[in-house]
Amino acid sequence: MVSKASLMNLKRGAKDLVNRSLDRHVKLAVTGLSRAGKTAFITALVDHLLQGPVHHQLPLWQVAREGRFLGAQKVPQAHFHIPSFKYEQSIKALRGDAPHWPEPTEGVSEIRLKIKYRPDSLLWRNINQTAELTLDIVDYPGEWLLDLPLLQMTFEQWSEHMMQTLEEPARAELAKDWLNIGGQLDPLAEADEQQIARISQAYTDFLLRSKSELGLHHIQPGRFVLPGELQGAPLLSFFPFVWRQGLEVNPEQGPKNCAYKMLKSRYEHYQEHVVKQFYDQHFVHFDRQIVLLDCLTPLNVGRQSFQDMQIAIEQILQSFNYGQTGLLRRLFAPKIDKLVFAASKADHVTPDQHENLLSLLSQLVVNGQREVAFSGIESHSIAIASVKATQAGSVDYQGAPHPALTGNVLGQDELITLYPGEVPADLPQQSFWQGQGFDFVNFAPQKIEPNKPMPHIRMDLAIEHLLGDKFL
Ligand SMILES: Nc1nc2c(ncn2[C@@H]2O[C@H](COP(=O)(O)OP(=O)(O)OP(=O)(O)O)[C@@H](O)[C@H]2O)c(=O)[nH]1
Ligand SMILES: [Mg+2]
Repeated sequence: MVSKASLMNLKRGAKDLVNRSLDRHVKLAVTGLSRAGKTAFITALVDHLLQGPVHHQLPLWQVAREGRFLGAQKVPQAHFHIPSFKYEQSIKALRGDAPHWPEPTEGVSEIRLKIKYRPDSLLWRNINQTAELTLDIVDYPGEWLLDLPLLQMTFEQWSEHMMQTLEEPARAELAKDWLNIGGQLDPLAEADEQQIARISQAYTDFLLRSKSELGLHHIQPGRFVLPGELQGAPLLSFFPFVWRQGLEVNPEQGPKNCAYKMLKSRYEHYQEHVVKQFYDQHFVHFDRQIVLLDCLTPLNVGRQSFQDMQIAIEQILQSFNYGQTGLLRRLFAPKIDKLVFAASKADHVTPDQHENLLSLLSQLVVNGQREVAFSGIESHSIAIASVKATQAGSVDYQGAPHPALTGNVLGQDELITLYPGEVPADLPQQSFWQGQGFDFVNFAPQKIEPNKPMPHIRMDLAIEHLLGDKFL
């Protein structure tokens, strides 16, 4: 017979063993281009976790389905120098009496939760022990990843590259003012700080207009439109030098204190202290990553916006390609081992279109995904709505039922029922843009009764793909 003391020892030994085998900390990074749905995703995720297991609203998350998820608590974040994710503010917006979307955010922020669960291990089941996982969630703009290629380009090469992007007539039109005032700069004359600041401002205005008027995301340098804590810093006072033609002297050969050399040295400073620093201080510490992609808005806006998003995604994925270019691996030692691509705002389309949305997403990321797999990273593609703002149903159309959505139109407080159209299952061809295309309206979030779970589409699958294996 086993004595009580030896049973206790056995239990303690088993507990130590499992404690050691459990990975008790995970850093989950959430990114995506501006307005992709990062804040909504993090707010909904934290809300589901803080609500605890009472609602059974997350059946696709294994630990919740098996009744092993015991609850979560918000705890102080680990890094005091990083801004906190404004959870309280965002959840108040979504769960308030007059629900509205959280404000746009800038830069990086983080939030820490402790999640309690009962491990699946046979050993633990007998001991009836609980375990804790510390989850750090980090929000950062996908635009910052678009700066990675800058690390491989000299100032001269970057300027040349930016000149090529001006071949696109719509961009060139918006760049006119900048090109005019920049054309007056003598690259070989002594640098005039004020003049450079003025031209740099015109360049920034051009980038901001490319973003707001053309819906473009592929913007370099990324911090010019999303400066975060660098707002107003002289570090952001430079621009590509695109006025080489006709110059008799190569500005690379100019005197030390000339305008060209100042631009070049600021560019190099940006490479070193902004781009590299982000990878060094943040990126290399991420364990898991979700990339949110709003494929629907560019479908609404038009061909150029969609193609620009495609280029931006391909570039973003370079940051997860640790094999082929070798650049990332050489400079940093990233450790992300799971990557989820999520088409966000799936509640904008009827459920019969979700398969097409997923297929479209898969095609958008197919090249990057292949390389990601080659780098040994597990990846998944899903279509989600972090905060479901519509009800799916059907309407009678010419005597037959037709899928439809009902929701409150954003800014109008009017309940409407509509069919937003078909999502192309493949990358849209010319005929799609020439035809009626796709047309959706933005919806306001629904009112959520206190203590009721936040309505969502496949948030549980997102959690399962991102963190499922951490709860075994
Ligand atoms: N219907 C619906 N709309 C959403 C959802 N998630 C985000 N949105 C819409 O997309 C907008 C942007 O969402 P955010 O979560 O603020 O996106 P973000 O990526 O944090 O944006 P920035 O902070 O500006 O970079 C919101 O204001 C909503 O209009 C969703 O799940 N469903
Ligand atoms: Mg945000």
